[in-house]
Amino acid sequence: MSALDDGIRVNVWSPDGGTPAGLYRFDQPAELLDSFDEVDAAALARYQRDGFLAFRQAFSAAETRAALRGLMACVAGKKKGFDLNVEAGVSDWDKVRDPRARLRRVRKLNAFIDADERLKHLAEHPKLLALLAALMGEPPAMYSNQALLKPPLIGSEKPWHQDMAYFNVPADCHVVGCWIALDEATAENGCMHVIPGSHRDGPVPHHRIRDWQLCDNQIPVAHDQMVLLPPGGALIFSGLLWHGTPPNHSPQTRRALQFHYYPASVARISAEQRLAVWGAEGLGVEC
Ligand SMILES: O=C(O)CCC(=O)C(=O)O
Repeated sequence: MSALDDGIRVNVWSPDGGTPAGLYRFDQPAELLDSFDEVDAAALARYQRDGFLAFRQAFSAAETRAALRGLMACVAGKKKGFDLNVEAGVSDWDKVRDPRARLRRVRKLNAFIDADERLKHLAEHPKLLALLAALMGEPPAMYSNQALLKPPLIGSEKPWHQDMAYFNVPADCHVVGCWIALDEATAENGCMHVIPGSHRDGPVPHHRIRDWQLCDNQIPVAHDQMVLLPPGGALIFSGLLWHGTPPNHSPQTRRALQFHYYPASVARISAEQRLAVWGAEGLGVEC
């Protein structure tokens, strides 16, 4: 299915096949800081070492609830002008109108930030932009924005990967991702998993396996840390960090936002230049 539904382009998200057993571990939670106000020189040094910082309360409860309402307005079809992916196997999207029923089918929204001020507010939050500028050494520009949803029971895996494999910027430019939990992100519902320090290995070629991803047998699973976050919590991470999310086999929905930023002075490159570094199998593949 690829159809225009009320001004929203709808496609099917189709990672191929099941997740191999043992690819994630579920007993090592990453350490959390309380809020962006806690970032000091030691935290910045930790980001350089580990490639990420995670925050229990990056955004207030009111900001998080408002963003969730904005996202649900998009899912309900009240907002227009973005791309939406439904889970593999969903073929009745255009017939479903009830927002809760739609939520059980959606996997991803792309380039939706201009559709709702409440979502844009988080993406342009002064404390977030200040942290990004401190990490990059210059003002950030937004590269991409997405909402990543894992519906109960069927929410699919995003296999281990490095985000910069998908972005048309030089591989030595410092891309930073911000992944925001709108629901509690748990071991059961497909929270983020990271390999601390993996960003220091630089770009690693990606392959078409279940998705465009790192090879499963390359993943040092022993080092996997889960990023367990309450609503309003956020993971700030290097575009080179190895990360992934296992499937959601729980009865809970997992809704998250993901924004990516790059240094405002950096010129974008072509897809061909990017794939010369990351592997030609990524042609036409989106994050
Ligand atoms: O939230 C998810 O499930 C996947 C996030 C992610 O790593 C990505 O889309 O790049």
